[in-house]
Amino acid sequence: MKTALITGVTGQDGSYLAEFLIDKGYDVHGTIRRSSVDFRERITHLEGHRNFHLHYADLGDSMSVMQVVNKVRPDEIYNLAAQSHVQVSFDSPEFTADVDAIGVLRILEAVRLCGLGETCRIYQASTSELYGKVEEVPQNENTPFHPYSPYAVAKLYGFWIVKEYREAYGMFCCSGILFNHESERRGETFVTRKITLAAARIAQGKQDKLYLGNLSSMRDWGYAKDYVECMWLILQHERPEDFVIATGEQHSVREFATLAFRNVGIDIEWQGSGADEKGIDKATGSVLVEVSPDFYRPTDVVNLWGDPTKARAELHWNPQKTTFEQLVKIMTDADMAKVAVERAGESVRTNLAEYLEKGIVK
Ligand code: NAP
Ligand code: F7E
Repeated sequence: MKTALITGVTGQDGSYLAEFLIDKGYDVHGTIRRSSVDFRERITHLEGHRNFHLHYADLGDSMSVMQVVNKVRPDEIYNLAAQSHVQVSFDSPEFTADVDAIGVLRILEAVRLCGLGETCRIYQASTSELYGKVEEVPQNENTPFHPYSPYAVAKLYGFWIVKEYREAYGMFCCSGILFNHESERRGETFVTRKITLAAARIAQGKQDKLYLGNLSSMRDWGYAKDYVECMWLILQHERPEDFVIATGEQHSVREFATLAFRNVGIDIEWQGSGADEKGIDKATGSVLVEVSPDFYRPTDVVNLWGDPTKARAELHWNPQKTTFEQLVKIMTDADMAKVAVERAGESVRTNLAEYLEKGIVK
């Protein structure tokens, strides 16, 4: 039985990857952070499984990283832990750099110093944000990087330090350059989930309006459940290499919102432009979507479009397993069901919806 260690197991990807690896027969260990409130909703169903174990570790604390690596002595490490929100990285750039850049170094050094350098394979959660202010469309493994946020700059260090350890010490460590991937478990402040949740609440009369930032931003959105398979495939490959993981299709935030609202029975018509653009309910004339410059970023990445040719050819991975339309439907259906059982007394969630709507939380 192989042993895997997943950092960031409480996150969207970590929870799907844990399920995937348990199904493959792995003994799965995940790291969690101490928090005064336990938000482990994505992994609650796995707790108590005989092949699922949790350990406290923080990527900002080398001793905790070293301890968990030494205790678990994994065959594979999936380093998914990160401060993963691009907008938040402008507000907390130092924390983001510590976790997303130096955190990667802490994992690599822990593996090396624990004497696992020759046996343990390491997957690093890299990102399409490295292409940032893009120099080529679509982007592949040879496209030059141009990071365009503190998050992307930190992740760039992670990418290069993984490459360095591969070349300097011959370690099997690789980066998956993953384009945006979403799901019904996506954090509620990322644009797709913010939209599907708001569409569901508006359709059920529990929210009046949705405020968004740049509606014209383009993303290559895939389904997170499909993408965790690729993380595993990258570590099963005969050579340690980096791979772009994407669907090969691009859509705007506006298109995503149009489709999400259509799925909940509302036809949106867009009027105006820039900060004055509005999404209007064709049936009633009500303004349901407005632009709030609060959600504009100091520098925004607006043209991400991945070329998954290498992953398709060498990993035999199907980038179109879940289509864009299916993804939006999975997310809106899940949020329609979730919102239907929300009661006024659920204060945390209710407040979050209100804060999201007013733009207090982005
Ligand atoms: P996510 O839902 O935000 O999960 C991030 C995970 O990292 C959470 O488990 C979080 O723990 C943990 N974490 C944060 N800071 C930590 C620290 N200092 N020490 C230990 N753990 C920490 O992110 P995701 O969408 O699953 O993404 C997984 C990884 O892929 C991230 O590295 C992200 O940057 C990268 N990525 C994501 C995408 C995407 O579209 N989803 C695309 C490319 C790359 P808490 O629950 O305690 O906060
Ligand atoms: O923004 C625009 C925003 O926050 C997407 C992370 O998983 O994927 C994710 O980063 C786009 C941007 O994701 C709102 O300006 C408009 O252009 O959903 P997002 P992201 O920044 O692409 C990459 C690959 C990662 O690696 C990251 O970890 O949508 N946008 N209006 C908005 N974005 C947000 N969040 N909220 C809005 O209201």
